[in-house]
Amino acid sequence: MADVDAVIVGAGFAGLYMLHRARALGLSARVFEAGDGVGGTWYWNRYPGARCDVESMEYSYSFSDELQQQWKWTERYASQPEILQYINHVADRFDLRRDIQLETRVTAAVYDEAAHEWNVQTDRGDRMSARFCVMATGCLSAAQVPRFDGLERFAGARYHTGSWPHAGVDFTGQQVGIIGTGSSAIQSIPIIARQAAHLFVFQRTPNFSIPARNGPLDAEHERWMKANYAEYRRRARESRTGLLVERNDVSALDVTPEEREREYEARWRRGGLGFAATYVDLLTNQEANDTAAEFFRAKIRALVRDAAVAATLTPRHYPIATKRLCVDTDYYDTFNRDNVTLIDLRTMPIAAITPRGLRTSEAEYALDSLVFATGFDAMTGALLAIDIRGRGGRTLREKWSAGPKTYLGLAVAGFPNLFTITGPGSPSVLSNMIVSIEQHVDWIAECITHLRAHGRAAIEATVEAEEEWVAHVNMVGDFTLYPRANSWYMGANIPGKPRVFLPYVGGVGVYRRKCDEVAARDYEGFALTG
Ligand code: FAD
Ligand code: N01
Repeated sequence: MADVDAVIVGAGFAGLYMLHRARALGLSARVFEAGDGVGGTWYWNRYPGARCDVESMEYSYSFSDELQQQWKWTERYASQPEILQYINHVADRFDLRRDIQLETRVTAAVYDEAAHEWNVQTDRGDRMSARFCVMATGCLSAAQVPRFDGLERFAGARYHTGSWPHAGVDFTGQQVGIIGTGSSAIQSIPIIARQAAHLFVFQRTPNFSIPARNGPLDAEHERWMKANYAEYRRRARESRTGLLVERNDVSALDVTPEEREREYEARWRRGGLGFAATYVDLLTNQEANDTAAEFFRAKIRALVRDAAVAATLTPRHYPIATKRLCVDTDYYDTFNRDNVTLIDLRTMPIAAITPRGLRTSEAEYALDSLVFATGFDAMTGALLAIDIRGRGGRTLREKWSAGPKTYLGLAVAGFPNLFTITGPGSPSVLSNMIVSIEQHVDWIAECITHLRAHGRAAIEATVEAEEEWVAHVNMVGDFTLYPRANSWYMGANIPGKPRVFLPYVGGVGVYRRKCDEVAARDYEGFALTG
């Protein structure tokens, strides 16, 4: 008899909802969380300017109507402190804390075939057996600091955006360096620049960024959403990305340049991620994509006064939106400040971190603080950091050595009763993640209900179903422009990581239907045993 029915690893949006659903099924469950609080992403990423770029009315749980009616967001895009407050409210409201063990990192999970149980170990010496092991470890939770020469010798303060000090950081009067120009950097650079004596931005690849146009939540919009929440959420679940954005179903090439310009301009003014949906083929046709990319390039030239700086900030070598589109407040304008210097690492690569600062091939920069906005070992990093062993003692690391293989991003052949919430091969990071998280948790809960109803001890993806799904994920990915960028979607940000398009780009609605069909066909592609 296992100690608990389910061990859940991680207490972000995914782990908390999984715990809530497990409880409702009458399962005993234990959540292990490495942080000393709940919230996942929103617990760790406390850097200046951290906020979501899915609108707050949408970036929230839908499972409880009372919750969504009663909670009051204050801004169009919620800030990190507000989202963290919301998650803590959820933990209290649904009495989740009593089954969550904080400051505990799961180090190993080993499957015992005879007992049909997972044996889970933690860095605190806990050992716990469980029938089910649910990995709610997050897609963007394994922060990566590149191994720069001399890193340990730096005498100043070092920070990673993904593990920011809880007390905050005051950069007043300091010479600050920031490495990276992804979403985290683009949110924090304008704020750090206003504080620091001087900010040096070390950029390897420029990004496309659109204004957020954040502001107080419009009261009329809030009323409308709350009156229509059920229908709105239903449509979001069926949509491409879990967000309801205005989609044009025509090609960018089928309209006149003037019409295109008007449409791009209107979306730029509206701000936010909806831009990528302007035309149906922006992510599948290079020529169509070029029209949007060129619109952004012109914006950068118009916003940044120094032509050489504007040129360095202008992306040219990959299609727009194949690295995640960034959403900012005053990003480009920040480079008009006298106390901000942009360093192009393409022409002047980092040679070393020195005790005083950072040295490129051309110059040394004296720094009091160095911020790593260098991202994450996305989608697989947190899973592979755990020593996961399935049937026959086979490790997940071994199995995924050439890239992750999953069935539906939910399960892995050879690893019975192990579920991965928003795992590789599911829409996850290409969607409003709360929609994808709820879908996975609901599917897992129904799967466990089915197993119990049919007296089955274990469920495991078959190798054939897994191979077929992986081939489908790759085929759909190859149909798009995504593989043309060196992005974290492709694993390209981590030296040595296999180059594989990690998420499933077929769309949230299509994917949901596939998962539902699998379940309705008695868990087609899975073997039910025991
Ligand atoms: P996480 O929130 O990452 O939680 C995983 C938890 O698991 C973490 O707390 C971690 O400590 C814990 N954990 C991992 N490994 C172990 C282990 N071995 N043992 C114990 N605990 C472990 N998504 C959107 O849809 N819209 C947005 O606007 C958006 N903004 C984002 C902004 C930032 C700065 C970042 C980094 C991500 C953003 N995301 C956004 C993605 C975001 O990660 C998801 O929306 C969501 O919060 C993920 O929830 P989760 O519970 O799946 O994972
Ligand atoms: O990380 P990133 P992030 N030398 O990987 C650079 C979500 N998110 O934390 O592009 C020099 O995007 C790297 O350069 P390059 C969102 O999904 C959302 O910013 O690899 N530079 C890049 O510029 C996002 O996509 C929000 O050449 C190095 C940067 O570091 C995801 O989280 C906010 C380097 C890393 O960018 C990750 O975003 C924040 C090296 N060795 C995050 N290694 C919202 O707005 C890396 N870089 C909602």
